[in-house]
Amino acid sequence: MSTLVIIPTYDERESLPVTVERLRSAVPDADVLVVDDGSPDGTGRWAERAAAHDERLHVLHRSGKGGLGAAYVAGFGWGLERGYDVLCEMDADGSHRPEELERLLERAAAADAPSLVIGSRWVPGGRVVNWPWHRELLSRGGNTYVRIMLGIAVRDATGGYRAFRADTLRALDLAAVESHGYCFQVDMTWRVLRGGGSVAEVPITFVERTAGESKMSRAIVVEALTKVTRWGLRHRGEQLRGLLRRADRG
Ligand SMILES: Nc1nc2c(ncn2[C@@H]2O[C@H](COP(=O)(O)OP(=O)(O)OP(=O)(O)O)[C@@H](O)[C@H]2O)c(=O)[nH]1
Ligand SMILES: [Mg+2]
Repeated sequence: MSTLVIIPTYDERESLPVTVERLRSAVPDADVLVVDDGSPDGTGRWAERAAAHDERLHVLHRSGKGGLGAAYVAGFGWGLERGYDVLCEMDADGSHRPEELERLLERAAAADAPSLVIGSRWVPGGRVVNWPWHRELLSRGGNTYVRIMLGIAVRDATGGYRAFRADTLRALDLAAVESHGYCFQVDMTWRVLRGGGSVAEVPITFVERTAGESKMSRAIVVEALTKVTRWGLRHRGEQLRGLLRRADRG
């Protein structure tokens, strides 16, 4: 199975080289695509130089900070055009340990493989290292809200350590995905499930970044909250209309 690991970057000059090196030694067969949004700190230039000596490392440059979602959509397009079987998401900041990728890939390659494998912090065996309590509360609370609003069983729908089968992505209208921050992860999960696909979670140990700055912002939280609420209400509305139609007929 040919695998592409997509790493979106914005100002990750310190973290990216370490992540790429760990990834290359943990999963030497995987190709890597860095999608850099013109990082002012020179992350894209570093990636370009590194790619010159590593035929499995590729770089996609985008002109400005356009959000994590748009970077992934561009990366997925790049990978699908080139015929990879599995496309993975991984943060550059070391939070997603490259040493755990093999476990996600094994699940994605199994005979009964789901459409999407999520590296999950919130299933038994999953955990988070070095997170302040308010980050944990936000993530757990956010995921509980998603589960209730959308009526899905996924424990870590906001998690960004993932393996998609190519046919899963091909079946989605990627151009229609507009979410920017980690709402993008919920959006993709929801699209897979609504399209009749399946999601499996593999426990991971998520490690808080030690270098660089988080791009998490109030706007990102608000986007997620607003959209999840909207999708949830629409979904409940559809369920209700379905029930009423059935009651009418019966
Ligand atoms: N290309 C691109 N990458 C981005 C953008 N925003 C964030 N990223 C990258 O997406 C990954 C996740 O971003 P983080 O800042 O770690 O966000 P987070 O993981 O939600 O927040 P923390 O847990 O606080 O680190 C990192 O590799 C970032 O460099 C963007 O606008 N464009
Ligand atoms: Mg992070």
